[in-house]
Amino acid sequence: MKTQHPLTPDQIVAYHRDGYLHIPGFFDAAEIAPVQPALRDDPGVGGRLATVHDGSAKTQHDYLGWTRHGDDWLGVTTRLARLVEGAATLIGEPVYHWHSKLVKKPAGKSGQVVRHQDFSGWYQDGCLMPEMLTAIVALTPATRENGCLHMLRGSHKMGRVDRLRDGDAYSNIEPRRLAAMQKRFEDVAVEMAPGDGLFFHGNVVHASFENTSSQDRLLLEFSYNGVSNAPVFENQDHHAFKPMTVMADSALRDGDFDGVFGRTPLCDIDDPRDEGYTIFHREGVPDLN
Ligand SMILES: O=C(O)CCC(=O)C(=O)O
Repeated sequence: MKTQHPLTPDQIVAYHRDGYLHIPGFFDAAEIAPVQPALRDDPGVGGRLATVHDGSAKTQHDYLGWTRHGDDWLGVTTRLARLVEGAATLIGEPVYHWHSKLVKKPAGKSGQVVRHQDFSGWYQDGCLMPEMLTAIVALTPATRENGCLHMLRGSHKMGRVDRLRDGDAYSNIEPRRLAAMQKRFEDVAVEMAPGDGLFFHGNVVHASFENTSSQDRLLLEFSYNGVSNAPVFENQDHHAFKPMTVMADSALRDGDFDGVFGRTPLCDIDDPRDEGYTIFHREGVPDLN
């Protein structure tokens, strides 16, 4: 499957220099249009949209999580050529789907997601190499006011930074190191319009702050891993390599999907027995680094 939206050489250079790449208009309005009415009809997504609290940072976000993919809008988008091939180009090898989230930052009560690297957690899951990434697609505007992502530009070049526990938060960076990082690396607020894309490296330090607006902020966050980099630990069935049929870029425009939700299995974020539980709750996971 060849994407109609291949990354340009300049975009690839920018990603490796900055640790992230913002692509305005990556998806058009018609492609993302099915999601908002589906969420209006079933705001809790069959009970799977769950609030995750992070005690020390007073974070309260609503998440959907999935590690597998069906033939609904969610699963087709997870496998869309422009995301999968973009990830493979930036990682430098064929990729598979690691896990994905829909993140709702509720208006007025979200708290913040503290500065962290994603790979420091994925290393705890047993991945050896940091060449993993997340591709965000904005479903609503993401602005400074409603809690867009902030990137410390170039911070992926530090490599993996240890996660420190603080209360039941799991993603804190040692404060003296963090203060130095904030002096050294430019903080960039990545404001996005609906349909914009944002690829970011697993080691780039990022955060998102409180939603002080009157509207919820919604982002889709698809993470991919190199096929050669599957976790070496045994408790990671949900993160093991799984083959996927890559879908043509035109699939969303052509309506080549069956409903929006319902055919992609969603994690039960509140159930410690669910295979995806530790993606959202690391407080019970022994420190492995
Ligand atoms: O959606 C957000 O505001 C941030 C999410 C994030 O940083 C993450 O899931 O690693």
